[in-house]
Formats: sequence, C-alpha cells, structure tokens
Amino acid sequence: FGVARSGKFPDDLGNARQIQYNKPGQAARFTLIDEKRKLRTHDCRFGDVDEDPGPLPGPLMTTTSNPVKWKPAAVSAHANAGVVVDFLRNTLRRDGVDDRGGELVSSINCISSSEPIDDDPQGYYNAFWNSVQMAYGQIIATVNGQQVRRSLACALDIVGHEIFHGVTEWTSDLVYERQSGALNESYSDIFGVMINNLAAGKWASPDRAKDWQWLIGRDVDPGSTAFRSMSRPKDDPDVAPADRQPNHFRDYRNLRIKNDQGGVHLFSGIPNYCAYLILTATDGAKRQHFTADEAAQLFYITLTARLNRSAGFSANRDALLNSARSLFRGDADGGKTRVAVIAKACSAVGI
Ligand code: ASN
Ligand code: ZN
Repeated sequence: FGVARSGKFPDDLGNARQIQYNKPGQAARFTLIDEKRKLRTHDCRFGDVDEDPGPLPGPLMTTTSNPVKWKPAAVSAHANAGVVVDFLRNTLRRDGVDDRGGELVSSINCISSSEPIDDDPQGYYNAFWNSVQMAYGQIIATVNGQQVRRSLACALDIVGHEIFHGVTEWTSDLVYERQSGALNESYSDIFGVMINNLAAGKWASPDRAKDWQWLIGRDVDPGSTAFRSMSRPKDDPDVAPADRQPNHFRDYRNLRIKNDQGGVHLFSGIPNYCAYLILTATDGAKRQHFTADEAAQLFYITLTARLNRSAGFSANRDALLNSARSLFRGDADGGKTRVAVIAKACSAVGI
C-alpha cells in the first residue's frame, strides 16, 4: 500500500520516462513500486547470480533524496517493464506474465562469475528470466566517443524478450532445449522486436515492416554489435560473426545439451527469419498482409494455445497455419491468401 506517485526521470539512454513509484509511509522515503501495473524494481548491487544462495532480488530500489531521483538504469528497467505489461494488457488482453495479475519483479546491477568481462568486474553482458523475475547485467558502452555504463534494461526489445520467457513458461512452456528451445528463444525475439517497434511508432504504417529495427539489443552499445538479427540472421554486418545464425533448416544440427541447450540461441535464427518473412510479406499493391494487431494475435495464439512443450519446428508451422485459418477465416477468400503467405515463409526456411 502507500501512496502512488508519478514523475518523469531520465533512463539509461538519457530519455525522460514517466514512471510510477510509491510512498509507503509518512517519511519522505520512496520505493520503486508501480502499484497499477504491479511492478517492482530491485538493486542486485553487483551480486553474483551464480552464487548459492544468490543475491536476487536484492533490496527494493528506495530513495530519500529531495527532489526524488532514481538511478537511470532502474528507470529503464521499471519503465520498459511497464511498456511490456501495457502491451500484454492492451494488445493481447493478458493480465501480466501469469495472466493472474501477479507482480513482475526486475533486478538491475547483476553480475555473473560464469560470464566475466575482461577489465570490467562489474560488467555482465546478459539478462535473464529465472522463472520468477527479470535480472539485468550492464556493460561499458561507447556513446558519442564516451565510455558510459549501461544496463541491458535500457533496451526495450531485451526487456520484452526476457518478459516473454515468463509468458512462455506460463503457457506452452516450450522445453528450453533443441528445437522447442529455439522456438522458445524465437518467440521472445519476435515479441521483443514487435514491442520495440510499436513503441518507436513504427507500427503506424502497416506497409513499413522493412523499416523496423530487426536487430536484437541494438540500443545497448552503439559502438558495438547487436546480439542477433531477425532480417539477416546469417550475415548481418551489425552482428558479430560469432553470433550469426542459420536462416534455413538445412543448417539445423542436433547439438549437445551442454552446448547452449542444443543451440537454442543459434537455431532460433530459423523461426526468427520465418517470422520476418511473414511480417514483411506484401501483396500486389505492396501492402503488408498482416496488421500489427493481427501479427501479434497470430504469434500469441500460436505460442499460448497451439503448441505443446516439446513442439519442434514442423509442429510450430502446423500451429501457425491452424491459428491463421481460425483468425482469418472471415477474409473474403476464407483466409486462403494469408494462410498461403505463412506456408510460403515456412517453406523458405525449409520447414
Ligand atoms: N539472455 C539469454 C536469454 O534470455 C539468457 C539465457 O541464456 N537464458 O535467452
Ligand atoms: Zn532468451
């Protein structure tokens, strides 16, 4: 309880963000809780998430400063989680990650001793969902020639990606290995990218998906590469060669589980590129076949209602086609054209 407050504060990208926080008692002390969206943001204080017991969530972000001030990384995590929760509610009619209105907890300032960064003991170039909450690391980025510390929570696509691991876990619960794991990864990328482009105003023109930002994590470090590319998984110059991914099933391999759970962050390139082809497909008049809402529904219904936890790529194709048959059966042609667009995209990646 307490009193809800609202204010505008700079985030880790330097953008002013409207966020909700809370005044729990009589004292001039404030906590980073958004009562309306059920969000809490905590400080991991550079605790090592690989330790047992681990440092998560760490203490709730609190301030007594006057005027009120929040750490920019905390503003990023809090504001971006709010954008994702609003998308879940407004576009997908989902009440939070669990669809039961449960709280969503984020922790910034995490480190991991298993993924150290040279010369940066407080650096951790990753973020994750641990089945309960979000955790974000940070790096030293190069911005206009200056070195600045940036939380991965500054990137809305990363925040969307991690929160969708929660949505997946509460719904189809795709097993995080091999093909089902690559699909789990891909749905997180698809929704992270959709939410990022929606917030950037790029969903206003339904025939402009080619202009979307298809890179994952592009905003974290303008002086470096992005994590992945959905439009050019195999050869995007903005992705480091070591992070590039196959875009066709001919390159799928049954890898050992110890190798990234059987390549979940490698083979997600195949369904990611398929989704890119679906979202950017245009008709004879150069109009996209799917509006933003239709695309969101197509992937959401498939993820949450048409896949079982061990689904692979071909089960995902069948599920997408069945979702489309049901969503678009009211089309003049009974959905034939749009179902065929999806089938063509699947064929193009060998599925
Ligand atoms: N950033 C990674 C992900 O969410 C962390 C992981 O490997 N689980 O996919
Ligand atoms: Zn992921």
